[in-house]
Amino acid sequence: MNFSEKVREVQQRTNSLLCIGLDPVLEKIPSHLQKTGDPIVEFNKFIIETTSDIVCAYKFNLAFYEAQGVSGIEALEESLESVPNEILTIGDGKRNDIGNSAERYAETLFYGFEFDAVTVNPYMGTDSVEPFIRDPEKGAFILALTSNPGARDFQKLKVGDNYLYEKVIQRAKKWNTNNNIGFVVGATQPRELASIRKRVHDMPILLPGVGAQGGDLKKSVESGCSKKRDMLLVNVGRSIIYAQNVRDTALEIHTMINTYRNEEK
Ligand code: OMP
Repeated sequence: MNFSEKVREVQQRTNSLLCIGLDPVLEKIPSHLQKTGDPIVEFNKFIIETTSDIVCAYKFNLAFYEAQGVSGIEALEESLESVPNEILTIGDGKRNDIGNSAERYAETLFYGFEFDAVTVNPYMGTDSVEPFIRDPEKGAFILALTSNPGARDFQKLKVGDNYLYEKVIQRAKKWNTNNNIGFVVGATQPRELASIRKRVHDMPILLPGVGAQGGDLKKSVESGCSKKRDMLLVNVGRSIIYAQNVRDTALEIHTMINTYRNEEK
């Protein structure tokens, strides 16, 4: 099964487009878990056990683990073991380099940590992306239009008649012979999201920016889903993992997503 088919299968089976971002910061972890030997692992385990029946994926931003040095990498490995096999894992490092070096990134993320998918920076072009898209079962979410204010600095520069992010999408569609490429599009850009969805048809879109970054959940879900009302992975991090009641908050967002995606357009 190629990655795109996997996304559809997991979303149908779980009835969920929700992806929880496991980006733990030690100081923000509840005090009772701070006292355990491994607060990051215990915190992640708690979030995963509390939410794994209502998500399609967990996204691990590597910065939050690398910042802790060797113990952070060990915590990442251990946390990944807590994710049920049938739920997707995304290693978010926005990596890339010349082909020879990109090979090592892909090897580490896909076959070391065994992530199902990664986020990839397309800036260095075809040869840099190739190692991430070689294995049809593994997914690569290419940065298209990101959620941060700086997205406009380069991504929205005009190149001929198009914006640079549109050129990235055009090229990445050509790379998608293995049906395993997706795009990162911020929830802070709902207008552009609608036109991106039209261009990319059924390709997966990873949508960060809901919650703490103020992205519009309703508009994003309405305009970001495929015709079959799936293939959008709505990533929510801080506003779920640090919520007073993690389960209730995640369930509320999960229910809202399903309400919006099932509404007649
Ligand atoms: P919250 O803002 O806490 O929900 O987390 C957002 C997560 O998505 C972080 O891990 C970000 O690094 C990541 N992200 C964005 O916020 N914006 C983007 O445009 C792209 C990403 C990403 O690729 O995941």
